[in-house]
Amino acid sequence: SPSCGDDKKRRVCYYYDPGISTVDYGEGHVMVPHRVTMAHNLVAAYGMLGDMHRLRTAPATAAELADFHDEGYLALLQDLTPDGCGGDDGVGDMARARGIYAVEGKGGGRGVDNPVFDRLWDYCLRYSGGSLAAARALGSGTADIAINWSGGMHHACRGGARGFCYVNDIVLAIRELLAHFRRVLYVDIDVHHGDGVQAAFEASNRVMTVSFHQHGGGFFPGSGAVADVGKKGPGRYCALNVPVSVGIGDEEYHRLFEPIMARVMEVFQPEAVVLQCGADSLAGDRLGELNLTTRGHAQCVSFIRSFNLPLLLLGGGGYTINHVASCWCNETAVAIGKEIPNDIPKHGFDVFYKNQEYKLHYKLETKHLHRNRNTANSIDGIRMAAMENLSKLKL
Ligand code: TV7
Ligand code: CA
Ligand code: ZN
Repeated sequence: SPSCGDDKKRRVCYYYDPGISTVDYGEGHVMVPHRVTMAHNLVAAYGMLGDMHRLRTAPATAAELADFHDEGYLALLQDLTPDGCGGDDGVGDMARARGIYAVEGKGGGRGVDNPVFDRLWDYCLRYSGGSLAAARALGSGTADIAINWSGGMHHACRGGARGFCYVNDIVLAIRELLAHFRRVLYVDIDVHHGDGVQAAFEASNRVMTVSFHQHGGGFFPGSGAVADVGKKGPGRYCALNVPVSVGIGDEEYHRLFEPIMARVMEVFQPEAVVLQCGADSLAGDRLGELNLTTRGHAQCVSFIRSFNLPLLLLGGGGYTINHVASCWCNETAVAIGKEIPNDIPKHGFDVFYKNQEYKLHYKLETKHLHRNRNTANSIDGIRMAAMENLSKLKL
């Protein structure tokens, strides 16, 4: 139950592959893999590496990715190089058909969500390898909690890239967990709808997907209304969506998150949980327009952790990179069950935290927050609609 076992320590396995630290989506792109390295350096500076098991992460193999992805798509992804798409051999056209675009020149274009960049394939193998290794540590019982902050690429489809995501490491990890656990719960607090994961498991009643996200006003990807409960069949009502409006803060978010997740635990009775911790739901994000604090975001992690089930923590979005690193460092401490000081220790990267006054829990001025478009009534309405959907779940 959520109220007991909280002070119990957990065996935490932590996966970090330095090979992703220099990956670059291209000049001006909002997705910066280096934020994971910043989070890692903070975790190290706080002295938390000794509190976790760190196993060597092998990059995934093409065969492992083929467990979910289309072989033709993987063959293309493996062959793409920044200068290999310009010619008239049709490679550029094949890439575009799969959602991937070559970017003209350097920094000149307006940018595309899924560009071709150097070491793209290697990057996919590395972040997916981390999520697979983490899932295996949970499956074998080696770990209670496993962490891969470079994973969480929830938009990737079987046959194509979408929304900065090329390979869906979450789907791969959940499929690995299904070999060991009867029912797996997926929870997604990234500011965007976890559409790729929902679509992959829409036909199954062994995986329940729950996404909280900003919705409306053309916000990407546009899906995930509260009425979206998955398609007809055994998996219906095993998809739950909790759309919120611009400007939601900690208190209102948790007036949705806690009762809904408590009810999900009761009705679905999962044996393992995957939590995608996209940090773009934090206040001050470059893309997201919510007002969560690092404490409010971490409260989701501690609430889910309190159910004492094998737990996979993944990253995801997050576009104000000093905030992202602070968030995931703090959530690593939550996973371990350790209190860490708010003052960021001196380390090689501390200059990045100057404009948050070297505090882990940064504060923003009101003028940098978004006006709250949610009302007590709209929050109650969403919670009731979500509860209503949950009452229809029959396993
Ligand atoms: C998990 N929003 C991924 C979230 C994916 C969001 C989008 C951008 C964006 C892309 C850039 C860029 C950007 C300032 C923001 C309809 C479009 C509009 C491309 C510019 N600046 C996650 C995907 C979303 C790329 N896409 O959930 C290069 O914003 O809204 C769209 C689609 C067409 C394509 N254009 C944007 O967090 C990891 N993209 C700057 C440079
Ligand atoms: Ca989400
Ligand atoms: Zn996102």
